[in-house]
Amino acid sequence: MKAYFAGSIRGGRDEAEKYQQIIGFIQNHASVLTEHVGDTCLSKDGEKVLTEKFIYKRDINWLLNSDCVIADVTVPSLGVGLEIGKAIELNKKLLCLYEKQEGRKLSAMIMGCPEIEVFEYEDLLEVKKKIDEFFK
Ligand code: 6K6
Repeated sequence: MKAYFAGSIRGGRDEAEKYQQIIGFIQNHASVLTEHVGDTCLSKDGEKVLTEKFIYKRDINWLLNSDCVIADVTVPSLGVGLEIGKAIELNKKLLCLYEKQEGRKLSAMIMGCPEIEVFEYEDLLEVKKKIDEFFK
């Protein structure tokens, strides 16, 4: 089983540590093609040696080859939004994770989309349980 994890990079790296933990939960069930998204050493500037065209092509290929897509959509990210749209187009099994925050709301285009399952959470234990369920 191959999983594609999506999380903000240029949208902001504030939650990189959390991505790393979520990736760990996913790795109990599948291999994660995008492990670097949880790398806390990577800044929002990203890997300067890779061109944007290369990153786009590589990531779309990984998305094509994955069995499922799990996205953390707490930090708004254009790249994650695009990946979610592609996942829907490709009929991938899809889960979006959103950490509830006072005074903020997730995009209606994600919340309102019938093809997207959004799981709202308050702590990572809930996320672990949800991921275990997702792979059952
Ligand atoms: C790697 C680590 C940090 O920066 C990099 C180099 N850039 C990227 N490498 C791999 N995937 C990327 C990169 N930039 C964006 N993505 C993809 O888009 C990831 O799969 C993320 O899920 C998503 C993040 O999009 P932005 O708009 O927040 O950058």
